[in-house]
Parts: sequence; C-alpha cells; structure tokens
Amino acid sequence: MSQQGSQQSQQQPEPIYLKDYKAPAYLIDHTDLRFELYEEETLVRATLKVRRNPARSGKSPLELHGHESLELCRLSIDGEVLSERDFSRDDELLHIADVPDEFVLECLTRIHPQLNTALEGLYKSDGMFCTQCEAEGFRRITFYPDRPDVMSVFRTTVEADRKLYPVLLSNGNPVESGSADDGRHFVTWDDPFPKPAYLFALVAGDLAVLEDSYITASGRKVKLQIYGENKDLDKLDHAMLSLKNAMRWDEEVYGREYDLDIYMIVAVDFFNMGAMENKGLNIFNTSCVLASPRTTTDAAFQRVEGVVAHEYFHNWSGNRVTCRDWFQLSLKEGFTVFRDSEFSADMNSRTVKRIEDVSMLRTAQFAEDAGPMAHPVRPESFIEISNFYTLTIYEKGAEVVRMLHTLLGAETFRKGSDLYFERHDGQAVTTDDFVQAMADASGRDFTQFKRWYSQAGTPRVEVSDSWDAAKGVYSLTLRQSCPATPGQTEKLPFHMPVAYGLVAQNGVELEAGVLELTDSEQTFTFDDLPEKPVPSLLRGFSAPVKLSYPYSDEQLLLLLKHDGDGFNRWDAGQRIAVNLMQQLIEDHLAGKALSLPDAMVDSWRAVLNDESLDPAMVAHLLRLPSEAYLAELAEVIQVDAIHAVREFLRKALAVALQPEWLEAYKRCTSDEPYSPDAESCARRALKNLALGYLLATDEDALLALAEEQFVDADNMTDQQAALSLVVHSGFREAGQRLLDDFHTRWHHEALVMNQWFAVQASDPWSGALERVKTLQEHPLFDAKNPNKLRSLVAAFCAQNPVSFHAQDGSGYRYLGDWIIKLNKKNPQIAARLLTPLTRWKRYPQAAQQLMTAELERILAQPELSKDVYEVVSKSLA
Ligand code: B3K
Ligand code: ZN
Repeated sequence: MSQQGSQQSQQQPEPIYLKDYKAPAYLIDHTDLRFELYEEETLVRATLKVRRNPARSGKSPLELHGHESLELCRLSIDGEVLSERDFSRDDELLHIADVPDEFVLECLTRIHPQLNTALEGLYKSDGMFCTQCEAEGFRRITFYPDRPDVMSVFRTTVEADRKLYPVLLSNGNPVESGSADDGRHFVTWDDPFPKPAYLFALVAGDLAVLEDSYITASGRKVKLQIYGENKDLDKLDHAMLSLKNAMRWDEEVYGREYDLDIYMIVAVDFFNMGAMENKGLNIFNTSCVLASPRTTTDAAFQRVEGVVAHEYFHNWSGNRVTCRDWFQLSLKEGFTVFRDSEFSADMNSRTVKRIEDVSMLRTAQFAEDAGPMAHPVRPESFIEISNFYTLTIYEKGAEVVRMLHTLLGAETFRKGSDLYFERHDGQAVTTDDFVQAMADASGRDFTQFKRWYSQAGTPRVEVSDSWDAAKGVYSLTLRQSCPATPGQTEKLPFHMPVAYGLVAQNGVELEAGVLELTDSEQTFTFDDLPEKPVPSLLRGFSAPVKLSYPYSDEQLLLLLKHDGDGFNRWDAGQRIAVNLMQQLIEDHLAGKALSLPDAMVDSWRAVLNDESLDPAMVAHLLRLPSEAYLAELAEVIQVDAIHAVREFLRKALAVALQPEWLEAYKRCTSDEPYSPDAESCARRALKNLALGYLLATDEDALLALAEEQFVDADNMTDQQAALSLVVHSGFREAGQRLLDDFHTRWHHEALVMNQWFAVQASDPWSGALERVKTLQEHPLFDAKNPNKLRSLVAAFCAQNPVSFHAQDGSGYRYLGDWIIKLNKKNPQIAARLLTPLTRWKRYPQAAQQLMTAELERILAQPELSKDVYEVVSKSLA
C-alpha cells in the first residue's frame, strides 16, 4: 500500500489527446538560424518572423517549446531585450504573455551536443555533429513552436573550426560560404520550401563524399551526394544506385519529381532509428546506407535499397505534404512504407517481397495489436510520441493504404494520389484528408473504411462454404469480428477487400476477383461452376486479418501446387506446417513421442525438386514457420516446446531429405562474382537454407562443408550464413573457431562486428546469457551506440526466446537492468528494448509473475523517462 501511495504522489506524465487539437496561435513565416559549434558548447541564434494565426480568434500568449537542457542566454522582440518578468518557463514551454500581432523574435541559446546521449536534437556521433529532430527533437536545439503544423522557410548558417569540420551541411541549397576568425569557417544554406522543424537538419564533420547527378523527367539536373567516413567511401555505390532508381520510379509511378537542386545523404554511426528524411539532407544510420559485397549480406543490401527509397519518397509523402499533428503519423509513414514496398517489389521479386512483409506483419505487428501497447493506426492519445513509431503506424498503416489500392485499382488510386498531392502541397494535413482525396477521385464512399484508422486490433475472418451440386452454385460465408484492445471493447465491422480465386481439383482456376466484406456476416455466391472448388482466400494478403477456413491437408496441398497466386501458394505451405507443428507442440507437452508424417516429406521433396520454381520461392516454402510466428499464434506461449518441436522437425526433414538438400546446395553454388540482384539472392537463399538443414543432420562431413563455405566465401551473405548456422547448430568448438576467425578478419568493420555480436546473442544455448554479459565488456561494444545495443541486448531479448525466457528469470532481470541503466541516457532505446517484457500476458503463470515483477521493479525507479513510464505503466495496467 505504502509503496503504491508513494508512486502516486510522484508526478506522473499526462497523456495528450487528439480531441484536444488546436491550430497554432502563431505562425513562423521565416526562421533564420546561426550555429556556432565549439568543442564544449554550441551557441544557437534564432531569428523568427512571427505572426498571429488569422485562423485563431482572440489574443493568446506565445508558447515556444524548449527542452529543460536549453540555456536561454537572451531573448528579444523587435530588438527589445526581454527581462525575466516578461516571460516564464516550465519543463516544456516558454510563455511570453504579451506579444504584438507581428514581430521578430530573437533568441540566443546555449546547448551541449557533446553531452547529448539521447541522440535527439543536436548531438555528436563519433567526431561529427549531426541532428535528429523528428518527432520533438528541435526543442532541444532552440525555443520554437516544435509542432508539425507550423511550417516555415529556413535559412541556416553553420560556423565551426575549418580543420575539424571541413564539411558543413544543412537543408536546401548552399548560398554563401567563407572564413571566420580563429581558423573557423561558415556555410549558409537556404531552403525555399516551408517545412516543420522536425525536418530540420545540420551536419558538421570531416567527411568523404560520393557524388553523382540525376536528370529529372522535366530535364533539371540534381546533384546527388552521399557523405560518410573516408574508409567507407567504397560502400556507397549501392545507396547511390538505389537513390537514382527511386527517383526514376517516383516519376514513373506517382508522377513526382524532386524539387531542390541538391539531394544529400549522410551516414552516421550513432542513430536511434534507421534513417531520417530531413528536407534535402537525409541522415542515415550507417546500417541502412553502407553496402559492399564483402561486408554486407543480401538482406542488408535490400534493406539499404528500401530505406534509401523510403526516405526519398518522403520528399512528397511527408515533406511537401506533412502531418497536422503526430496522431497523423501514419499519414506519412503508412503511405511511404506502401510506396517503398511497391518499389522494392518492382526492383526485385514481387511475391518474395510480399512474403517477407507479411511474415513480419503477422509475427510482430499482430503481436503488438494483441499486447498492452495496441493502438489504432491513428492513435487517440499518447504520453510520448517516440513510443508510437510502431509496426502498427508503419506496417499496418501501409496495409491500410494497400487496401485502398486494391479497392480502387492502380489507375484510380493514382488519380487519388495526384489529387492528394495537388490539393495539399505545402500543407500539414490528416489521414482523413488522404482518404477524402481517394474518395473524391473515385466517387466512392470510404466512411466505413476509415474504421481501419480508428479501431485497433487484428480482425478475425471466419469463412465457411456450401456447395449445391445440382445447380453448380458455390457460396462462401464470411464472418468478421475484432478482439477488444486497451480502451476499445466494442468494434464495428471493417470494410475489407478479400481477394480470392476458386481452384478446381485439376488446379485450373475457375474464377478470381475481390470480395468486399462490409458486414459482420456476408454470403457471396458463385454460379455455373462445374465442380466444388477449393477457395484460395485473401490472396496477396489483401487485408491485415487472421483468416480461418477449415482446410483439409489435401486442399492445402492442392493450393501449394496450383494456386495462381504466389503468395497463397506459400501461405498454403505455411498452413500445413503450422497445423503440424501445433499438433506436435501438444504432443510434446503431453510427453508423447514426436513423428514426422510421410506426406510432409513427400510434399517438401516435390517442392525441392521442382526446378521450374524460383529458388527464392523454394527457400521460403521450405523454411519452417519461425518460433516467433508460432508464439504469436499460440493461446499460451510455451517457449521451450515451440523450440523443441521446430528443432525436431528441422532435424527430421534434414535427415529424410539429406540427398536432396545436398543436391540443392550444389545446384545453387556458383562461381559467378557476387551480385545483389534478385536472382542471385534467391540462389544464395536456397543454398544457405540447404546448408542449415545439412548441418541439422549433425554430420561432421557436412560441418566441413560449412567451414569451407565460411573460408572460401567472397561475400558476407555466404560467410555470415555459415557462421551463424555452425554456431546455432550447437557445434561449440567449430563455432568458436569460426567466431575467432571472423573477429580477426572483421574487427575493423563496425557493421560486420554487429553481426558477430548478434550471432552470439541469438544463439539458443544455455550459456548464452553469460556470453552476452562477457561480450558487454568487449572493447568494440559501446552502450551509447544503439546499433551495438540492438546487436547484443535486443538480439538476446527478442531473438533468443529460449534463453530470454529461462525459468529462473535471469533473462528478464538482465533486460530490467539495462532498462534502468538506459532510462535517462537514451529513453527512446530503453522503451524500445522493453517490448519483450510487455508481452507477459501471453506466457504461462510462472513466467508472468517473473515478468511483471521485473516491470514493477522498473516502475518503482525514480525519475522514469516518459518513454519508459508509458510502456511500463500501460503494460501493467
Ligand atoms: N521519419 C523517421 C523516423 C524518425 C523517428 C524519430 N523518433 C524515419 C522514417 O520513417 O523514415
Ligand atoms: Zn518514414
């Protein structure tokens, strides 16, 4: 009791609500910033042209956001210095009660980027200065209305020591540069496009640059520059190519051209997220921009391509048209993820891209939707917006846009996006505005559809069917429901497209189309059919739902062989494997012996031997559903049973098909020089899948094959695969040998060493936690660098379920200790790392108790950041 009492007496952060939105009281027509960067401190001079917002009636005080770390040195209005009586300051805001309707505000602020470990605002990454302002980082730089609906034209001068910081960058075009006293120099940048403060960026450092150019569709020449450390100059070509491809694609598919004369990307090592779309000056985590065959895996090559495109696409979907408030975050993120995934689909294999996206959505986003942080695509409230850069906003948001695309068709959708960009260019708008543009361009009514933005949770769709043989009439009945989520108990029916095909016993497609489900129960009939078809439902995963239909194994095998939709072929295979694995998990828990049915071996053999199939498709078809996916599907997550069953099946399939795996391995081995194109990636994917199965046979001769691949590989995909497969297959001695060898080869490459940490942290063996603790002391580990935390701490807690969920609770305590350590230093990362603990309700009783005890220990800490407080308190609610 007493402890609860003391917690309540601490002042807890309050949520803010969408319903409380008010237009800004003042607008900033022009923002002039002057930065003087020094080793101990930075001075920021801001000159703002302020005007009362004519859309707001009555007089209001001027309120500027300002983080507690800002030192206010001087404040003046129209040249008159304000005294302390003229303004007041609290934790978040500076209030000036009495201001004219139009005035110039000047403000001198002192900040300390060198001490900024939160990596928000202006901070130092290794030796360079850089910024991250989204969502609310600009208020750590100067006093300003730091909200996305205040859009201003920026002019920025950066001054620093010329030797230490020869490169000085900001948004827009460079307009002036020169020398200053004491070996210093300056550059002035002018950005003519009004933008909110979250898109501001500044970089100062000693950087190398890769330069190229791009001619836009209308014939304008744009200078392209990618900056990084000198030693990484050879790793920038793939990002440059991806950028040019993205620029062309956006012209061709969306009719969108780039607008400034220069587009810059800067790679930094210390970064909380993947990348940031600052106007004309993207700042990227090195992990999302550097790529070379020797140091980068195929997956990372594709990630670079996708993220470079994503940030580029934001120039229209995010920058030219931005969000009115942060509740609308998915307006730019969902749409831009949809755009980048279509781009990647066009550049590589469409089916494979869809399989990858859906696997992630169904595993991680569905789990989020079923957890305590579940929220709608347009949330109604938040305590800390940084906690809402979620899979729901990004991935489910993209699925919502995809559904509009499916409902309208490509051509009408394009009319809608044209209308949206034209209508709202230069504005800060809402998801309603986006949907309205789609509705106006198509003449359709999307009132019900908008529930996808306001209702959280993953809908269920149950399908049953009937067949009237005499009339040749087949009917499908669809029933939808949606489970309760925090704050939302009752849900109304969604409007969802259900793409389908009807497949005959000989594999021929009888009919295909898109059903529109709008009611809680609806029946669709199909006439004149020659036989009872097998329904292929939710083709291409046309809606983000859990669909069930009582398929027999024979029906699934038919779809696996013949479905005209590649995604559903894969999904049929997944359903077969999931059904079997769920049965085996039950058997395992009941102490029964496990066995592999012959039918499964036969169908896998058929897929493996089918050389007409795309090897990437084969690799996806023959990869067993992940432990994380099985966990998401489970009523109660039995971590050890899931792991044991998956291992049993892997070994059984390895042994049963050993000659076929070896044959596939050889077939996919090639002497061609490395190329990251889709076909070569597919070949390597199948080869390394086969290697994994071969190692699962525990035969030493096959271990030699893996070691040979490790040593001979001319690319990181093959080398990393051999390393992680040997380590994770439990060959302790050989694993250590390869780890040591890998360390010797790559200790000078930070990103490669992240893999080395991650392979060890995600190794499912009993010594993993001790090893992770030892690795924390490794000279290359740095707790201030989010990439290092992700590759060690997050890899252990989120990708090593058997070790994280050890029954003695040691994994939970380990994570709790980290959260407490990072709470103040880097709240965003601390809150993100917490995710695995928040899912406690899904585990057996004993684990629940240990997990909640750890959450309570965190909640009882003094001075919790808003980020951590929000996640922990909602998890315990
Ligand atoms: N818009 C940025 C995300 C910034 C997150 C800040 N906490 C990256 C992106 O989605 O493109
Ligand atoms: Zn984005």
